[in-house]
Amino acid sequence: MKSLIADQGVTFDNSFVSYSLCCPSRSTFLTGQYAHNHGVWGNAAPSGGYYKLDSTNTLPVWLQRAGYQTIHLGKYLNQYGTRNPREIPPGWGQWYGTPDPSTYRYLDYTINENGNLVQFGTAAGDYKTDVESRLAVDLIARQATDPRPFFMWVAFVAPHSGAPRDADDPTGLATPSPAPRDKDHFANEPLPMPPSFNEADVSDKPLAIRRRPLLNEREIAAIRENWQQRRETLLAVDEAVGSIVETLREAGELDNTLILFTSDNGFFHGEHRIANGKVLWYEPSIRLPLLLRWTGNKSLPRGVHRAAPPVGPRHPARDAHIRGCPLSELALRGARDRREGAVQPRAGPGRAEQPPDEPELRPDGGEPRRPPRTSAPVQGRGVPPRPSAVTWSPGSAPRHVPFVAGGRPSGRTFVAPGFEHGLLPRRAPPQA
Ligand SMILES: [Ca+2]
Ligand SMILES: [Ca+2]
Repeated sequence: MKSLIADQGVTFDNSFVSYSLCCPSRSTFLTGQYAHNHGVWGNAAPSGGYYKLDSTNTLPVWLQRAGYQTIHLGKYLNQYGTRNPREIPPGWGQWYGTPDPSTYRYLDYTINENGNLVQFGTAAGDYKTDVESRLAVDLIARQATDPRPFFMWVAFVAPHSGAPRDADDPTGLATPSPAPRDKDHFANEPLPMPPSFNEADVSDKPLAIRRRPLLNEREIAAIRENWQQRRETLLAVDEAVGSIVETLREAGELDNTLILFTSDNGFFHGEHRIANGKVLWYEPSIRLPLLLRWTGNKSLPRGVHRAAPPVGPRHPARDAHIRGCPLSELALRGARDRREGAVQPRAGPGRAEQPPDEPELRPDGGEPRRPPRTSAPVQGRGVPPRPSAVTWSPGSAPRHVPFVAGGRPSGRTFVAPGFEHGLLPRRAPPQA
């Protein structure tokens, strides 16, 4: 990640998710809309889940319509496949999605390979991140002979908790399962303990936080093990990123591919006395990685950090001028930002929106009982949306790590929503 993505592109240091929960957040990625507009308020029916989203009006549908080959690999929206595991959501030309519930298993899981259910076992070679990496590499290699531009979403389940159990799993805390070669790689790494960790004085916090007891030594040891295992599962993701980048290079597509690395929510590791989970409106839960690499775009700087918050879902009319300020411009604004010493929100109608109301807190850190509401105008359907935006926060590993690679951008006028002003080339690219 560092040498091939961060050092070759732009890292956004202040990127936040609009709804820190898998399914609503992924639905935002697919629609460019806040949860109160796309309607997915949770991970499960009736308030949320895959079947709650109108999948006929999503990013892959628009891209396919514009001539892209669209490829999905890995986890999709929660509850996908529970009615029909052979289903292929609209818009995807190549589908390698993992139906629920085995999508959360690192071994012994199913992949829907273009309508065929393929079962993977429990051997070391079945480790899901590695299998998905090999599939991604194979699909990119095949795509190199296809004249169409392609959009690929590789959605690893790591570092989300999931089976199988490991010998060193703590009791009472769900953990992921690192690749056998990576188990205990970080066993000697100390758990980060920022000032918010096991916060001593919570008198300024909402009731749901105030009534939490301090974490005890046993709980802190469990959090440490979980934090270590989550980092260990990301080692395989790191290798997968390397394999994907190398395959793009071998295919002659690397310079002409925009690579975007992000996630759908953050995660607590003891901050504010919260042992695990997300949803709540604190930085470990909402701060996310966002890295871009596109070496063929010579104006995109390399190896730099940007403090400017990337553009999230917005009202297209009210924020019309912001449509001229997508991630690409923010990426290019670094030198100016450094000169000015700070990044200020733009004045005028596109100024920063009011933050959403805090969802009802639950002491277990679970899903809120109602969706967050905001004072922002409603974004209607059919309006060109933009994807969710999101930054790497050392010490707060993301819950899922979707990894998006869009290769050989189209020379047509349509480009991925949110990237419409300059990230993808307008001219027809040279034939590979
Ligand atoms: Ca484990
Ligand atoms: Ca361990």
